Amino acid sequence: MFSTDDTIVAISTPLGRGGIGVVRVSGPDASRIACELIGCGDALVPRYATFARLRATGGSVSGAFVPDQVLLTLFPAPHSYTGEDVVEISAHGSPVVLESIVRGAMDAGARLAEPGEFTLRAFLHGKLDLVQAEAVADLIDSVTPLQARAAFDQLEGTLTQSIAGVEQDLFELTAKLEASLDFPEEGYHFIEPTAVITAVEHVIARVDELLSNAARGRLIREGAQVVIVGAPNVGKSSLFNALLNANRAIVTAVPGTTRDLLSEQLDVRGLAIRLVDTAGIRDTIDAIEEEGVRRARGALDVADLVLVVLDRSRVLEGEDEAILAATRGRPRLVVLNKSDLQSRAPSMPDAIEVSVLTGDGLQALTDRIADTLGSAPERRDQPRVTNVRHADLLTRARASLTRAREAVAASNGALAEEFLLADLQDALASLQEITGKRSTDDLLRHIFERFCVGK
Ligand SMILES: Nc1nc2c(ncn2[C@@H]2O[C@H](COP(=O)(O)OP(=O)(O)OP(=O)(O)O)[C@@H](O)[C@H]2O)c(=O)[nH]1
Ligand SMILES: [Mg+2]
Repeated sequence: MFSTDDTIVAISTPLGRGGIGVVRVSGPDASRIACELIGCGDALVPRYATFARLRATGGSVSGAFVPDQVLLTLFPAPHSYTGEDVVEISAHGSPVVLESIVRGAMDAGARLAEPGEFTLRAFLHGKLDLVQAEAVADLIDSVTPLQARAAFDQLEGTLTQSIAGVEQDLFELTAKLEASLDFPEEGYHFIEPTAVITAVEHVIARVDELLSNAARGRLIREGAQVVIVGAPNVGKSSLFNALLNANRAIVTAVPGTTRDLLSEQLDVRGLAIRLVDTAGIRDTIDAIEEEGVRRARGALDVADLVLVVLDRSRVLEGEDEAILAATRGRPRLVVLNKSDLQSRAPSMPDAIEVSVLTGDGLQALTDRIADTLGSAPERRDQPRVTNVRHADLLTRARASLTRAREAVAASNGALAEEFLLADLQDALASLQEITGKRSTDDLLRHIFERFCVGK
């Protein structure tokens, strides 16, 4: 379905200006196309940078030729990122220059790469498995060092290896059962029912181990939305600024200052948090403020964690009570702000007292945010499942394994190998879908769509 016999080209560095920019060419004609771009007489020397000047290719792809000095490096197949001949062309990082190089390569016969097509080709040529290909996208998208480390571990194959281990155990078990099926007349089981149960339980335990920190893994990979809500003037924007350590939101003594949602990225103990400041929730006849309140309620609905801010220096009012009621039963922290002033609010167990003004209690609040979201320190030696796709497939594998175990337990010694095998093979199929040993075009398309062109 996916063609790999043509040569693709794309700008691999981000859009915009930089000291250098890189155009990547991959495919059987990569070397010839690169030579046409610079008019080289000799072939490029593998893995040596060659300094050259671009020359006009004079082809049909529209746009004026732009001269530049470039460095070309040829990585011959199979020792390249994609497993094909790859030429990386480093030029000055100007979009005008880089686009001209891409046009020149297209004049010489290259096709513009689809999103993620370089990594897709790496997968199709067996340079990476699916877990590693997804890790490339995660690493590029990471915004905290913890996210980057988790992605890098997967790129290095830690998860791949442990899934391969589970797969191997399962494979050995199915082989024995198949042997029993192949010699039915002997009435001989190559493996006894009790041994089957032990073996299946062992595999289940390994899957459980992988699944045990998947929820936290997902949080690492996807980050969390933390939304600050409260009545007007309680200090939401002040808290937002303090947590960000930046003067981002307008703070005034006028209730109803914030009208729109403000959101910023924040690193809390390695977790990528999107912190959202909202308009003070109250009934209002001001049309702008009313829209702000509507947006605040919307943000509340999608939050992974809600920070309900109350003003400790005044008695609780209807608005405060309404917000407390609306957030009851969902992940939230109640923040009693303005602890520098005389307290007039009732004391609340579990609420965190802070004074954004003096900074009192802010560290404790940050710790509570991290704890609540589940950022406990963890063992580095464990492979981490961070991707929901992987977690879902592991869960599916587990369900098939459980069915197999129950079937054996209920069989009273008379093993029905066929049924057992069907369940175990389902489990095996789920595991193989994680690493891509088994994959459909739809799955691949779905995964590589989220890459950008050039990756
Ligand atoms: N004394 C004291 N004043 C505070 C504290 N935090 C915020 N304030 C003041 O409370 C007022 C309101 O602060 P904001 O951060 O604008 O409050 P808000 O909840 O965002 O208000 P709206 O956007 O109008 O809903 C400002 O005058 C702040 O200086 C605090 O810890 N102690
Ligand atoms: Mg505000």
